Amino acid sequence: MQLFISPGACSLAPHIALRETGADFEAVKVDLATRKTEAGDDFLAVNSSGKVPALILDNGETLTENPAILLYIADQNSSAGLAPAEGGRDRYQLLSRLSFLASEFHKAFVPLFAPATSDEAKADANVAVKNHLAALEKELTGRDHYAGETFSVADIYLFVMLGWPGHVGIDMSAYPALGAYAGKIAQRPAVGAALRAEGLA
Ligand SMILES: N[C@@H](CCC(=O)N[C@@H](CS)C(=O)NCC(=O)O)C(=O)O
Repeated sequence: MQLFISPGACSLAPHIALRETGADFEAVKVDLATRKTEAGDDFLAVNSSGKVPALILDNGETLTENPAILLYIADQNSSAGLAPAEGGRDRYQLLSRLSFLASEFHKAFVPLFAPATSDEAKADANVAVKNHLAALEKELTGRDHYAGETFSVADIYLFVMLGWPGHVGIDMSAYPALGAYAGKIAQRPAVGAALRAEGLA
């Protein structure tokens, strides 16, 4: 498999998941400004939206969108325990968390990362991110895991996004439960390995 990534972007989540499951894969870095890979190949030929992550499967098929990619990786090696089995209610709770992270939490950050965003829109986005952080702080207080009772791809995905507020000037010390939660996940060997591979450690 080939995973197309940009250091520190949401593609870090499937990168960590691949390392957690011990999958055989190659990480291919993409320059999101030029849409070229490190080797100079056109990333738009892989994903016409130009967004990472994209995963090329062993059969040559391309999979995009984090929730689908994360579940695919988890299901390829179910013994790693990163997602409950299909059909059970826990699976739907996991899907609910992944969908929230992709469609609500991630999207709240987008204006803060976009250079052309007006100050007014940035202020609104700042409030939206902080509201999500406050809700997550409540949800994670006294809990070690975001979905169910065990470590899952939802924890990996949330961990990656909890690394973003600091880059847009949001002080995470206001969210101590989230800080402790992310701190524990950061200690996992697969997380450290992915961060080092992306030049972030
Ligand atoms: N809905 C997509 C969003 C992916 C996405 O927005 N990726 C960002 C990095 S975190 C990206 O590639 N941005 C470049 C761009 O929008 O041009 C998913 O969840 O996989």
